Amino acid sequence: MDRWIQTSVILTASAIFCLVNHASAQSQRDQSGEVTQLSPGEQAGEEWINSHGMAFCWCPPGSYLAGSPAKEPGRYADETQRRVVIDEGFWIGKFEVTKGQWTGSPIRNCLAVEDDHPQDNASCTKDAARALKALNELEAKLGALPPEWEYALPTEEQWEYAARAGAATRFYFGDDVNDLPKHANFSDRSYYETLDVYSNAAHRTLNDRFASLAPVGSFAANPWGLHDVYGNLAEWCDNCVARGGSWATSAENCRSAYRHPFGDRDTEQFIGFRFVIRRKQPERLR
Ligand SMILES: [Ca+2]
Repeated sequence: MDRWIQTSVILTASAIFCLVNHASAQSQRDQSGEVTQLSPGEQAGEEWINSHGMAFCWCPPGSYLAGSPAKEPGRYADETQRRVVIDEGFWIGKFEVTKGQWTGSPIRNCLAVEDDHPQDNASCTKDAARALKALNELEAKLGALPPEWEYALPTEEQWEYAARAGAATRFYFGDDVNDLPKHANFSDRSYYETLDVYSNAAHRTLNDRFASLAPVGSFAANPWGLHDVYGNLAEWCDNCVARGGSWATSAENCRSAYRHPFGDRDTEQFIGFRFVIRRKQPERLR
C-alpha cells in the first residue's frame, strides 16, 4: 500500500527558484546599525532572525533514540530504533520556507511575495542547492554568516532530533493522535469533506480545519519553538527523504519516526523545506 494517501502530482515545469529579500523582512542589526553575526545558541528553542527575516531555533548538542519501538502503532520496518548523538548544536528553521521567501518559475510568478504558505514543488537537490547557495552568499556578504557556518538541508538525524524536542513518544506532545489537530495540518475531516479524489482515506472525525496548505505557524509549536514539524508540508532532508507528513498524509504518518524516500529530482505538492544553519563539515572548511 502506498504510504502517501495522496498520489503525487509531479509538475514537469522546470521550477527555478531564488531567494528574495521581501519588504517585510527584519534585518538582524544591533543599535549601531551593524549586522549581527551568527553565533551558537545557548538554550534549546532560543531564536535567531537572519538578515532576510527568517527565524531559526537553537537545537543544543545531545542524544536521543531515533526511529520507533517495535510496538509503536502505525510504524514501518525502516524505522529501526537507534541512539543518535548530536555532537554539535545547530539552528533550524522555526517555520517551513514560505512562498513569500522565493520567487518562482512562470507557474508561480503570480504569487505575492507576502504569501506565508510554505513553498512546495521544489526538488531536494537542484532547487534546494540553488536556494542554499544564494542564501549562503547573501548572508556571508552581509557579514551575518561566519565562514565556518552554512545554510543546508538538515540530515534526517537533525530533523528528527529537532522534531522530537526531547520526546520519545510517537509525537512530541505524546502518543494520543486525538491531540494532533492542535499541532498539525494533516489529512483530516475537512480534507475528506472536499471530496477530492484522494481524500477517501482521510480521517473521518479529527478536524484541523485546513483542507489543503495552511499558512506557516497556524498550529502550536513544539517545545523547541518549531511550527508545522508534522503536516502542512513534509520536509526534505539532505538525503531526499521527506519527514513529518503533510496536508495529504494520514494522522499515523505524521509520527516523528515516519520517513519516506523520494528521488532526487522529484517535486511534489506536499513536500517543502526547513533549512538549518550548521557548522561546515571539516572537508568543506576553507
Ligand atoms: Ca488538514
